[in-house]
Amino acid sequence: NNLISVITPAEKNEKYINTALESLKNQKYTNFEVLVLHSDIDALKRVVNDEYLDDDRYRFINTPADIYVGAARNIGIEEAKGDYIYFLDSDDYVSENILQLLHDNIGEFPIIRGRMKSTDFSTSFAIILPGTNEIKMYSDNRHDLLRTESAINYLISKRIIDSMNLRFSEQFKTYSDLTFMIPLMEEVEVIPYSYEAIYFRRRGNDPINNPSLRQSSLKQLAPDLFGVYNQLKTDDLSEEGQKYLDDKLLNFYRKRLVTEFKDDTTIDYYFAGLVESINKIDPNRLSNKDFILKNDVKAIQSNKINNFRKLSNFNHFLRDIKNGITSRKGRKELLYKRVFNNLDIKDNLVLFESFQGKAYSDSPKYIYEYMLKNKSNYKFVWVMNESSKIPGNPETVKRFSLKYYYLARAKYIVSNVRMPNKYIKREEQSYLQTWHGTPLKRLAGDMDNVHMPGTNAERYKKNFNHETNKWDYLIAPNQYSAEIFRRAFWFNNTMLPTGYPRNDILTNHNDEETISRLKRINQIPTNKKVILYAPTWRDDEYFKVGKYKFNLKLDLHRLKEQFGDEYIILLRMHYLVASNIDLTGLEDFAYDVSKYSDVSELYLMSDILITDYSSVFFDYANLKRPILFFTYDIKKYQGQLRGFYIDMETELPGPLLMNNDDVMNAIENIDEVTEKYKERYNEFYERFCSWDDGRSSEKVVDAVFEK
Ligand code: C2G
Repeated sequence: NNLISVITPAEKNEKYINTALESLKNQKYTNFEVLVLHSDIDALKRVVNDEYLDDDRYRFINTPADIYVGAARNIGIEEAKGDYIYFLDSDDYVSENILQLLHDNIGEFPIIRGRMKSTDFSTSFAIILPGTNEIKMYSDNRHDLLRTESAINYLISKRIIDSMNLRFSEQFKTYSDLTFMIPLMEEVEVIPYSYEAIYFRRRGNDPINNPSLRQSSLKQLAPDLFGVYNQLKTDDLSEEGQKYLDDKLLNFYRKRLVTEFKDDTTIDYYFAGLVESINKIDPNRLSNKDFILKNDVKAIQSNKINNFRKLSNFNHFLRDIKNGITSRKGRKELLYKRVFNNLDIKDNLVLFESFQGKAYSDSPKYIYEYMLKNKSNYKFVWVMNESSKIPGNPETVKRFSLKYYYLARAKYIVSNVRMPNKYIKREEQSYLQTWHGTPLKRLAGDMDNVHMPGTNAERYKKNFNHETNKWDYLIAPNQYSAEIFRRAFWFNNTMLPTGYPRNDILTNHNDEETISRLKRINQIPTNKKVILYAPTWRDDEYFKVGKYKFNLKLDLHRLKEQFGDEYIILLRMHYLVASNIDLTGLEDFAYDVSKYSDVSELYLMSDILITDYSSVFFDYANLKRPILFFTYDIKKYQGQLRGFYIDMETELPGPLLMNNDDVMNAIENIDEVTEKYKERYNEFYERFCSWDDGRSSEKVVDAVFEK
């Protein structure tokens, strides 16, 4: 029964340390010690649960400040008393059988590895199918275990570490694990691998503000990899080791560097380091590589930067062409990137887009209408996927049509959601992002987990950040949003504290004449009061990417029965929702207005709003009419899916209703409800609506467009 020393550097990952320690506490194999390393160990101890502080198997060790993880682990190795060493990072956690399994199966081998699983969440588990409890032997292919470039999740005999005097290189911030693992791989011939011993590796969920080592910038990674490569690449290294390192370098070159080599300055920055390392590559390694890579390597090895620049530009051109001939979209992208983007900017051209071309609506609509009246010297284009009557008859283009890519020539871009990732913002362009709501749900950089299909927190935030970097102007509807936007969007450009253009109409046209005109046009009875039900979407309920499901919980038949004489109801699904609602038997009572372009006009027509976690209520409050919150799934929504910025219980201008009875009651007694929430409503209005003074469009236009 041997002692295992678990070495856990905890710098920067304080918030996860208890999860890591808990997974050790739950181990079936209990003969272990844990060495937790941090440069301010007292501060760390303040966040660690008492049970670990009181248990002397957990040793808390102070390290010097400003050392890299390799140096911290070396301190752990010096201090370790165990027969085995096991590296567990403080943001990760392990299955409860891991130490047992690794210990039981290591036998006479000096090292064994468990299985890795990537996760985004703090609690995740793996299902192990019967018959999969097997041990696989890695010998000639043992370097495959280094695909993650990491020393974690190996149980390693202390004896071999001592006999080799093995330590991590302390000079590199990233890739230092290889300086430990490659020499170790040289000493062993076989490494058993336990399929059932699972190590959960957390994908860094904050690549922008708090990147994990793997998410470090290229400026950090490239010189580190070159340095580690140069240090390890010696003549007496085994063929397997040579191959591993050469392939690592070539892959890094191809996957990470090449894409960055779009301009001369990046090439200048990396070239010298690249030349030194690439010159050490075994020429045989290239035999099975493609022509382009071989050519690149040759050009780098000859150390002539000008030639390499030309070659790199040419390769990029070829790649674009190749992309351009494989698909219709690629062809347009090629024209966009290589042709349109080089044409002159048209100084008076403005491109408007609302909800990805789905509607003529939201703040872009109101900014446009103001410009139409007051800025005769501009030319306007609207992105519209379906034809729609727009005042002034501007040119319309379908999203991703060839003409759409002509946006490259517009001096001004006005949009209320993200533009496509491939949109290249030109220096002469002004991109006005209006955004589409005061945030209740956590946004972008403020989200911990991302539950939308087809992405994860890391990718979502990277893409989002790529987008917000292009924004020149961003509209803030209120002070509260301005603060959140700056942080969550990593936004450092011009914030326009103007209120929402889309709400101008709520101030300027909250009158009988407008309301009855709107009702007339839309064939909504004028002799009854109107309830608007406008819920939001659920991140985890969807048909496919971008098409969300909505499961209607509101009992429309009951509502009709009780209130049909007095009210009608407008059902307004979120623009991401693709579900259809069945309205049989509800004729003359329920109207599906999900396709209606402008929700502001629906607000004007309605007497009561029912919503949930949608930002619609921030805007609706401008009308000072009653708002009810049908929040049947608040626990899940708030806890698991998103998290909120404000306390729904105490800060909303209306009641939280958990079921249909509550809803029926509230409508029945709407006057009492109004009275009860009067004070809160006023506070809410002051906080969120006071910037909306009916002149928002004007202020935005004055700030962004030339006089
Ligand atoms: N919207 C609508 N009908 C709905 C829901 C929303 O027309 N049933 C419109 C409103 O203009 C609303 C906007 O879409 O303000 C944003 O909708 P939210 O439900 O708030 O959801 P989301 O698109 O996730 O945006 O900072 C705001 C957040 O990003 C929320």
